[in-house]
Amino acid sequence: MRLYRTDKGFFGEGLNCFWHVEATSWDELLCDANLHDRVRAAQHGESLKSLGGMALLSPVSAQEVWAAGVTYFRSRSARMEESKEAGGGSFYDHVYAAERPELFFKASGRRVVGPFGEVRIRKDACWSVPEPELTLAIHSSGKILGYTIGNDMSSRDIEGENPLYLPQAKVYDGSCAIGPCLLLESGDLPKDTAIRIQIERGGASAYFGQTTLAELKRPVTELVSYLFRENSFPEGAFLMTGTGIVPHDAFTLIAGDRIIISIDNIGTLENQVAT
Ligand code: DO4
Ligand code: MG
Repeated sequence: MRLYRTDKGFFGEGLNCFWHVEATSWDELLCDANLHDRVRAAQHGESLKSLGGMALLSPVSAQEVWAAGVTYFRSRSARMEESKEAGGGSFYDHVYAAERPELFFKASGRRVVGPFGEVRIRKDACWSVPEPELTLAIHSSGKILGYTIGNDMSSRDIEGENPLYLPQAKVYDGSCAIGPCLLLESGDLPKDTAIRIQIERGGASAYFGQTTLAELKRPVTELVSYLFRENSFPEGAFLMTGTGIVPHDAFTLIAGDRIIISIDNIGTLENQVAT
């Protein structure tokens, strides 16, 4: 069962039909610990074949978005390489192996771009990549309400110059896209769940990459438990779980690129790089 936020209200999806879910706001839904039952119960109303004609909105409202880093071996190796001149090479190896994960603030709801919106690359960066990440929607109690897709846009030259520049490499207008829906599941997703990214430039494929959740080093519940240590999230929170796909070093995004990220059972998040 999936839950969508649109310009015409909130909709559940299951078995190829959609139904309206009554709520005064998105935050009201994300603050409901019984969200799954509530969406299922709403199914008795009139059903729709599609959400055609509606604009999909990002599933983030008042929630903060946080991100985990270096949770896949590929991310560890790419960061070690990009920061070796700055003497930061070994930090990433340490954080990959450490008990405590790397967690950083990524975006407030206002900064999040929804499906088909424009993400941005920084004008003062020359090496920019998307990071396709399984993203958790978490209730204020710490319970996982569901899963969605996130794009942690990153400026590799800035984070590589000095790891202390990470917030500038990661947090800027248009640096975070999330959507298209929430997959309402509280348990673990299967390890063979595939994450895929396609980047199109001028109508042709410029990059394709894929991984699976089997490569994610830490259980998602461990990431959530660290996030909720000494931090409260009254409206709930989103947590991006890190990237396992980093394009080869010669690749950088340019204006006009289309970024298409899919995760099995969740759907597809598509965005364009602003011109
Ligand atoms: O430590 C740098 C950022 C790591 C990150 O965003 C990732 O691994 O996805
Ligand atoms: Mg990332």
